[in-house]
Parts: sequence; C-alpha cells; structure tokens
Amino acid sequence: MTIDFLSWSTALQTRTESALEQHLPNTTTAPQTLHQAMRYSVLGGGKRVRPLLAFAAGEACQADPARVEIVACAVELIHAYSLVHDDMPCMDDDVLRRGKPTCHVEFGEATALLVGDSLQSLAFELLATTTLSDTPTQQLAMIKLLAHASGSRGMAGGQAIDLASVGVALSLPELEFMHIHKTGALIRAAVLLGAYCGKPLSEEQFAKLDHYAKCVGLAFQVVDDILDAEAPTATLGKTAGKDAEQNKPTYVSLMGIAAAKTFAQELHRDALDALNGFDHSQRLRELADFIVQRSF
Ligand code: GRG
Repeated sequence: MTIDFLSWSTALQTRTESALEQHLPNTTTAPQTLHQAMRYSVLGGGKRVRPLLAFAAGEACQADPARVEIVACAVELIHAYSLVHDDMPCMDDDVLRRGKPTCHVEFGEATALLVGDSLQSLAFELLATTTLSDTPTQQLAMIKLLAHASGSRGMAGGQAIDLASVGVALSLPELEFMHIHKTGALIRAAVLLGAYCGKPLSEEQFAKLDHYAKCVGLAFQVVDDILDAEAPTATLGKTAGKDAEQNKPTYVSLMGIAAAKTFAQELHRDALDALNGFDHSQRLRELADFIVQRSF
C-alpha cells in the first residue's frame, strides 16, 4: 500500500531531523558555543524540501535510503550554512529565520560566520566518510557535484549576482540566470545526488531528472518571490516584504504578481512533463505540487 504524501514527507522530515541531530557535534564538545550555534541553526525548523527531493529521487532510482539520508543531510547542511550567511548584516541583514532570531543575532557575527564555514565542511565530511556508491569514481563525482553547486559557479555565485543587483533593473533572462545559480543549483544537486545513490541512470533518465530539477528549482524561487510579496511574516517565519523594501529585482517586480503566478504554473507543468515515462516518480511529482502550492 502506498502512503499519502503528508505521511511520507512527515516521516522523512523526522528521519532527516534525527540524522542531522546525530551528525552535528554535541554541545558538550569544545568549542561548545560554536556547536550550540550550529545545532541552533540546523535543527528544529525548515521545510526540508531539499532532503525530501533527494529521498524522492532516490526512490525513483531504487536507492538504499540509508545512503540517501547522508546526501540529504549534506545538502541540508549547505542550505543551512547559506541561510546563516545570507542573514548576516554584510548580506541580507535579517533578524528572523525559521521563526526565531537569526544566528548572528543570537550568537554574534563572528560565531555566525564560523557556523556557516563549519556546516559547509561538515557536509563534505559526511559525503567523504560514508559509502554512497558502489564505485569510488561515482562517489567522487557526487562530492564534486555538490562542491560545484555550492561554489562560485553555483549558489555562492548566484548570491554574488543577487548582492550586485540591488536597485538594478535586471532583464528576465538575467534574473533567471541569477536564480538558476542562487536557488536552483542546490535543488538540482539534491535531486541528482539522491538519484546517484541508486541504480545507474540512462542518458535519457538523466536528462528527464535534470530538466525536472531545473523546473522545480526555478518554480521554488518564483513562488518564494510571490510569498515574499503576499504572505505575512508570521506564516513565513522570516521577514516578509524584504524584496520590495530592499529594491531587489524579483519575478513579482519584473512581471507583476499575476504573470509570476502563471509562470510558476508553467514551470510546474514542465516539471511534471519531464517525468513522463520515468517509473516510480510519484514522490517527485508530489513535491513539484507542494513547491508550487506551498504557503510558507
Ligand atoms: C550566502 C553563499 C550564500 C548563499 C545564500 C540560499 C541563499 C543564498 C540565500 C537565501 C535567501 C533566499 C530567501 C533565497 C530564496 C530561496 C530560498 C533559498 C529560500 C529559503 O529556503 P527554504 O524556503 O527555507 O527551503 P527553509 O527554512 O524551509 O529551509
């Protein structure tokens, strides 16, 4: 019997939480404050969308869930690091994240900087110390994939473009380029790493998954822009309305809210179409639905 999406996602969010709990250094281990701040920033919050995408892709490729759990944690650690750094005064300068004070507000800027650095290192330590593939070559390729997705040609590069774009009138292709890197690269890595834990992919299967990942990554960002404009702070758990306040180019500012919603629906449709003929892709489909229909 297949369980419904809510039960499936709740079980895997719980699994991810307990795995992260186990992999993060204990607060009794020195330096205690740094470890406390790392745990504060990772545990007990977040939708865990990227881990869920890794598990869903793993299911589509008949992967061992114990292996997928490791890549799910690694991607979530990179994501958590990016949020901690993004919230700092030198970047987005925010005080609220996941419904609580941001890491630098709670622990100070120097600790927040080190939290991000340490979470990033821990992600790669996890990937390098657990067997994730039957071949070392494939495992190295997986480590490289996450490194590339997180770095200057991926998420960090997208963030650099974002910081340089405040008050700048970007064209739609320029906005898309920024978001494919800032948000999309890590979402794509979550999908592909989950898949790589399983059976080898044919070229056609890889192309389908890759296109799915690109569409949901961009859809995630379009919806994020819409929520920033429409949803209240209490629902989001982070400060709403910041994009307009900071004069940032977004899908809403460039297209208007109605066209941004239509674009999100088109990306959703493309993501589902990409999975046509891909067996065991039900959870990936349901996650595409969730990403576009979410309210937080
Ligand atoms: C600092 C290198 C560096 C990168 C930062 C991801 C990012 C790049 C900045 C976050 C700012 C932001 C609002 C990006 C838009 C999309 C996004 C990643 C939202 C937050 O992700 P969710 O909604 O958060 O998955 P939760 O808390 O649910 O995990």
